[in-house]
Parts: sequence; structure tokens; C-alpha cells
Amino acid sequence: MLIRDVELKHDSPKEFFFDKHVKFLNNYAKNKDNSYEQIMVEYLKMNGIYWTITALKLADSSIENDVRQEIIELIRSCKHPNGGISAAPKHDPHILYTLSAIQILVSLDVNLESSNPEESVIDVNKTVEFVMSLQNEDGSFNGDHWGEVDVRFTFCSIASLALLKRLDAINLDLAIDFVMKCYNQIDGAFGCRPNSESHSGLTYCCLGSLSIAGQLHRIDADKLGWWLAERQLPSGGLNGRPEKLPDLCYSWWVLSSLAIIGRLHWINKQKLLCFIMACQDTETGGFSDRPGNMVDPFHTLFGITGLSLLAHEYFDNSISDHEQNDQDDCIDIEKLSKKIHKVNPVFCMLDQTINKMSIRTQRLS
Ligand code: GRG
Ligand code: ZN
Repeated sequence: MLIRDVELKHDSPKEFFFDKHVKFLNNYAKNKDNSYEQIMVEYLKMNGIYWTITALKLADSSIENDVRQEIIELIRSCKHPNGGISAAPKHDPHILYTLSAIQILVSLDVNLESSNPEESVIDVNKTVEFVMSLQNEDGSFNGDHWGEVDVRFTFCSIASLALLKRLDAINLDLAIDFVMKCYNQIDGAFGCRPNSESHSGLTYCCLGSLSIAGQLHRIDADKLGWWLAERQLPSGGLNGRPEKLPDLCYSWWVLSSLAIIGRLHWINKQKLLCFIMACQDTETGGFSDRPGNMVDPFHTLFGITGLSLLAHEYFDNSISDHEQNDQDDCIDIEKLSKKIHKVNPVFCMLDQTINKMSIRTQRLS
């Protein structure tokens, strides 16, 4: 099989440039840094705020009150009469941005229960109706009223309703039956629709849906774990599917999938840590998809979430503490676990926040 990879330079950064990343993220949240226009485009605004707020929360950085207020007002102005939420004002509502908006509001501790329309940022009943309207007869979900079907939209719908505590509003059994139709027996992973090529991003969406629904027993975790572990390349980085280049965001899509099925230790932690660290810009802060490329908040979030999973969830009982220490000589994971909070592998939010809301997810061991 063809292997495409990158080579890490000998002088690649090995430490975590914590303060620089927080500064980079704060600048993005305040929308004051004009050097990242390509990802600040309006059609990704709601996602961009979710990536930034989540990364800042994981780095234990407080969100200034005026920034919080601005974000809440933006979400208010992205609400639509059908209950859906758009990426930016005057754009069309879509489930991708609806989930991001809900994640942001939950992370910012905004009270979604308020019955006073003046106080409530979104109308929860209307938003639930929007999600319900997206489900098709075969259990699948459209992303919006244009009708594209993809398991990404299944995950966004299920995760949105789980955060709103309204999972009973959809036919969850049928939704999971559709997810299982996207399961590929041959490699144990999932595609975007039935009979589509397996991809780790879509595998995360399917495992997240199965985890929320408590249906993880329906997959072959060993076969899937093997396919996911094979995503690691000689550089230590991970790709999304065979024969593709490594990309930092797969430190989330692949690692969270492995964490959900209890097989995170099937990849080489130290090699992946070196790849993640090499994707930092030590001058501006932030992470890029591959070493030396332009940084952006999307890859910055997934660099940090990857580090969080490695720091808090990687338990390898097969090697002794002594060997573990030997392996850890490259990057001090112990120090990292004190700087970065634990991320929830299903919701990609602070684990504490999900626990505080008593939202249950299933994990395999
Ligand atoms: C709450 C974290 C979170 C996510 C919400 C939007 C979403 C749910 C998940 C996205 C999952 C994902 C990354 C899917 C990828 C789909 C796909 C087939 C990408 C292929 O893109 P290429 O060809 O990338 O540009 P590769 O790396 O395969 O070359
Ligand atoms: Zn990427």
C-alpha cells in the first residue's frame, strides 16, 4: 500500500507553547487578527467560535465578559424562524452550525431553560422542531432543507438533542439503524452513507452517535481499532484513510474514536506527541495541519484535544512504569496534563461540562 508522509525536522518544537496559543485564540475570539482571513470567512463563523471557545476552555483560559456577550448576541442574530441556526447573520440555517451554537451556549454556561423569550438566547422547542424536521423515513438526517444526507448530520442532530436533553424527540432507533448501514464489514469503519469509503472523520460521527445511544456493542471494536491504529504513519502523524497524508486534525477524529472504543493505547503516544508539537507555530501561536503550514483555529483546537486525550486517557497496562518513563523522554506528558483539561471524546467539549449536565455516553473497555 502506498504510504505518503512528511518528515519532521530535527529542530521541531518539543514543548507546548501554551501562552502563545492562548494569545492566538483570544485574538481570534475578539476578531482582531486580520492575518487569518481565509478561515475567518463568514460561512464558518459559528464553527470558528466553537473551535476557539472550546480550545480556550481546555486551556483553562477565562472568556472575557464582553467577548461572551458579543458571542451570545451573534447567536441570537443567527436564529431562524424554523428554529435552525446559521453560520452568520442572514445565512441559511444548517445542523452543522446549530450544533456549534448549542455547544458554545452550553460551554458559556448560558441558561437554555429560561421561559422568558427576552432572556433566552434560542427557543429550545423551535430548535428541537428543526432537528426533528431533518430526519428521513430511513432514519438518516439531512443537513438542512436542501436534502443532503450524511452521517455527519446524524451525529450533529443526536449530539444537539442530547445537549438539549430532548433525545426523545427523534426516532433514535431508526437513526442508529441508518448509522449501522454505513458500517463497512471489511475494515470495521464507517463511511458517509451506505457503501461509501471508510473515513476516520465519519467513523467519529458514527461512534459518537452509537455512544450517545448506548449501541456500541453493534460494532467489531478490534477490527475497527486495528484500522484506526493503521492510520499512524512513520512520522507519528495520523491520516484519515489509507494512502493519504497525515493531518493534525486526525489527532482528534482518530484518537477520539480509539478512546470511545477503549483502544487509545494501540497507537504510539510518543511519536504522535512529537508530530503534534511539530505542528505549532512558535512565533504566532496556533497549530497547522502539517509542520510549517499556516495555523488556524480548527487545527489549534484539534492539536489541543489530541494532547488532552493523550495526557488524560492513554493508559497502557502492557508496559511498566519504567519503560513508560523511557518513552516519555521526548515530551513531558505529566506536565501537559496539568496545563490542559480533559476533553470529552464524544462531544469534543470540556469533560467537566458534560459530566456536570449528567449526560451519559457509552465507552468500551
Ligand atoms: C463536534 C468535533 C465536532 C464535529 C461535528 C462536522 C462533524 C461533526 C464532523 C466532521 C467529520 C469529518 C472530518 C469528516 C471528513 C469527511 C471527509 C470524507 C473528508 C475528506 O476530506 P479530504 O479528502 O481529506 O480533504 P483527506 O485527509 O481524506 O485527504
Ligand atoms: Zn485537517
